[in-house]
Amino acid sequence: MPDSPTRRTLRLGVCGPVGTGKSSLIAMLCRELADRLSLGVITNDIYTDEDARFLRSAGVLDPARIRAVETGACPHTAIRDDITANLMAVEDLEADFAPLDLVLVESGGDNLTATFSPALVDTQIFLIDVAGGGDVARKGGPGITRADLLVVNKTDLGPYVGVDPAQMVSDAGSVRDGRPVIALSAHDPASIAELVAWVIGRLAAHRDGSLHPADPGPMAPHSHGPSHEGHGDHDHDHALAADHVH
Ligand SMILES: Nc1nc2c(ncn2[C@@H]2O[C@H](COP(=O)(O)OP(=O)(O)O)[C@@H](O)[C@H]2O)c(=O)[nH]1
Ligand SMILES: [Mg+2]
Repeated sequence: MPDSPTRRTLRLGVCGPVGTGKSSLIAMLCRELADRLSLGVITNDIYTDEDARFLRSAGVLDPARIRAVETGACPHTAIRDDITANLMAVEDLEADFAPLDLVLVESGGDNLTATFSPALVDTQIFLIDVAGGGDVARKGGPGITRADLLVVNKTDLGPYVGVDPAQMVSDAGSVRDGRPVIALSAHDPASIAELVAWVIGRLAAHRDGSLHPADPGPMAPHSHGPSHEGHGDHDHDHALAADHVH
């Protein structure tokens, strides 16, 4: 049953390991969408505002609509455990440029375990890239398996790094239980159109009340050996650990 229609800004998170192309993807979306949607961007860097400066200098959006959160600590924390600084930045941006259609939130580059809290973003993209190795898609983790969209980026580099992007997409698809995967390259207009169509689809679903934020969860699916009784070596919330087998 859809909720009632909303004009509230759609908050879209972009996360994934350092260098996979998060800032570039956000610049791409601004370039493609800024003339038809009212946009804002929040970046997260650990010690600098480098990403915000890169995006401002890309000239794809009014620089005032791009704000940096300096996390000062593990970037994972600021998008999941204590989202206060990010939430305040998003809310300030939405108030200053109301009505915004879409706010893009870039996570600080982290490893394969980081995903956004659904209290911060309505929907999220996880990025990996072919240059990181063809086996990354099979390594799993909550972003790869359960983000709303998985992007396998930089497919143009496949021949240079000995990776078959189609195989990587197929490996990723097999761990995602039907959730979408897009093979993306900044040099492939058809792939950019596919990404833009996915974002427009999420915005439409958000507006008609049929988008329900899902938590990819901090835990990758895993199982314990038969002798492992009290989870002595780690604590976690089983409600968040889908596919958790004991
Ligand atoms: N060849 C290629 N390089 C890309 C592509 N997308 C991003 N890059 C490059 O990858 C590097 C890291 O990108 P960036 O967006 O800063 O990654 P981030 O750390 O995830 O934000 C930069 O040098 C980009 O120019 C792509 O589709 N193809
Ligand atoms: Mg970046």
